[in-house]
Amino acid sequence: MSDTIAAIATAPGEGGIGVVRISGDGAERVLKAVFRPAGALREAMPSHRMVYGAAVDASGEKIDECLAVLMRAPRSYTREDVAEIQTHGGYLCARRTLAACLAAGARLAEPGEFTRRAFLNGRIDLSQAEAVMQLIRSRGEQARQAALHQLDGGPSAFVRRAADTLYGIQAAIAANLDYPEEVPDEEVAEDLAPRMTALAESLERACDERGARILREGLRVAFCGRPNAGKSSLLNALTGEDLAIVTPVPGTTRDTVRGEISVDGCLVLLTDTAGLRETDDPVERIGVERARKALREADTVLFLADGSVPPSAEDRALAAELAGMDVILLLTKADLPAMTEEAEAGKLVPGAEVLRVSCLRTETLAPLLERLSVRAKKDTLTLTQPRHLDAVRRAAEHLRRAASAMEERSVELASVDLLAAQQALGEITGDAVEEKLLDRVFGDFCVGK
Ligand SMILES: Nc1nc2c(ncn2[C@@H]2O[C@H](COP(=O)(O)OP(=O)(O)OP(=O)(O)O)[C@@H](O)[C@H]2O)c(=O)[nH]1
Ligand SMILES: [Mg+2]
Repeated sequence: MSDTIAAIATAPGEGGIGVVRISGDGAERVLKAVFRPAGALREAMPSHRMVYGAAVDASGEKIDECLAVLMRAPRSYTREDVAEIQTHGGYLCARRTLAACLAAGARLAEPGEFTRRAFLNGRIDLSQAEAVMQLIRSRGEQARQAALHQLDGGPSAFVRRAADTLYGIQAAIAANLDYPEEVPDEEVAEDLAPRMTALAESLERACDERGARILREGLRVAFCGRPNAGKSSLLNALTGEDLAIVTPVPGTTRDTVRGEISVDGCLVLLTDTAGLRETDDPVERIGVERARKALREADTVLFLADGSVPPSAEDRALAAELAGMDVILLLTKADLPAMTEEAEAGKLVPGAEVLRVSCLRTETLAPLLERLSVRAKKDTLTLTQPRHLDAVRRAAEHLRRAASAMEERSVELASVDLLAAQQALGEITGDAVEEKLLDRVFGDFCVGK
C-alpha cells in the first residue's frame, strides 16, 4: 500500500480553486517535482504550512500559480504523508497539475482510496469512513447532521456497546462449556436467554428503516385530487417557482412534476400529478397511471379538494383509494367563500387532518409546512445507513435464534448464532470485514476523497 496516489479532490467546472491531493510515502517527492516555491525556503518543505509558488510540468513549464501544503505522517487525513496543491479552478489547471504528479511517479487514486487508507491506517472506522461520503452527499440539513454524528462515531459507539454486551454473554457461555460442573445448565439458560432477547430488542429498536430513508433522501409527498382542485398551483406556491402549468382547464397537468423544498432542515420531495378522473384521452390516461404510481410510493399524500364547491361523488371515490395511506386533506381556494364545512370534509378521509389553504394567501400554507416538518423530522435515529441497518437486523435475528436455542438447552447451537451476531456487528465498524465489502463501500465514493 506504500505506493503514492494522486487525484483531483474538487468538482470539475469553473470555480475559485482546484485541489490536487497526493498521499503516500512519495508524496513529498512528487510535490517537489511539481511545485516550485516562489521564495527560497529556509528548510525543506515545512509540514502543515501553506507555501506560495507555481505548479510546473515535467519540462519545467509553468502550469499555474498556486499554493501547496505538505502534511507529514501521521498528522494527515490518511495518516500517510499528504500533499495538496491548490491551483485555480476550472477545467485545465488542476488536470494538468494532476498529470504532472502522475508523470512524477504517482498513481491515479481509485474512488474513495484516500478515505480507505484513513480506515486501513486506523484513523477512522468503517462507519466513520462511510459518513464522509454521506456528508458530501447530504442535501438536507438534517441529513448533514446525521452524517456528522456518524463521523463523530455515534453509531460506532452504539454498535460497540452492543458488541460488548454480546461478548459478556459469549464469555458466560464459554465458562459454562469449560466448567459445566460450576453452574447448572438451567441457571445459565435462565440467565442468558433473556439477556440475548433484550439485546435483540435494543438492536431492533434502532432499525427504523423508513425513518432512515426519509432522513437520507427526503420525505416523499404526492399530490392527489380531481382536475382543477389546485394541485399545480400548490406546488408552485410551496416551491416559490413556476414549475407546473396552471390553467382553469381541467386536466392541465399530464405528467408528474417534481419540486423540492426544505422544511426545518428536512428535505421534502413534492410530486404534482395529473388530476385523477376517468378519461378517454390516451395521454391523460398515462398521466393518471403515473399519478397512481406516485401515490403508491409516497410517504404522505396531500389530498386536495376544492373548498369553494361542495364535495362530490368523485371526491368520495378518490378518497376511498387512499385507505391505509398517511393523508392530509387540504380544502383549497380558501380565499373564496367556503362551500364545505371542515367536519363534513373530514368524513372523506376518516382520521386525516383537514387544513384550509389558499395559494393566494401564503400564510395559510404555514400549518401545512408544520405538519410536513413533523413527518420529516427524525431526531432520535441512531442508524441511518442501509448497510448498517441490514447488519444490525441480521445480528438481532441471530440473537433471537440463539435465545431460543438456549431455552432448548442447546448451548453449542446458541454459540454459533452468537458468533454470527458478533460478526454482523463487526461489519459496521469494520472490525470484521472482507476485502470485497471494502471494495463495495469505497467504490461508491468520489475520486479524490
Ligand atoms: N381563487 C383561487 N384559485 C385557485 C387557487 N388554486 C388554484 N386556483 C385556480 O384553480 C384553477 C386550477 O388550478 P390548477 O393548479 O391548475 O389545478 P390542478 O389541480 O393542478 O388541475 P389539473 O392539472 O387539471 O389536475 C386555476 O384557474 C387556478 O388559478 C386558490 O388558492 N385560490
Ligand atoms: Mg395541475
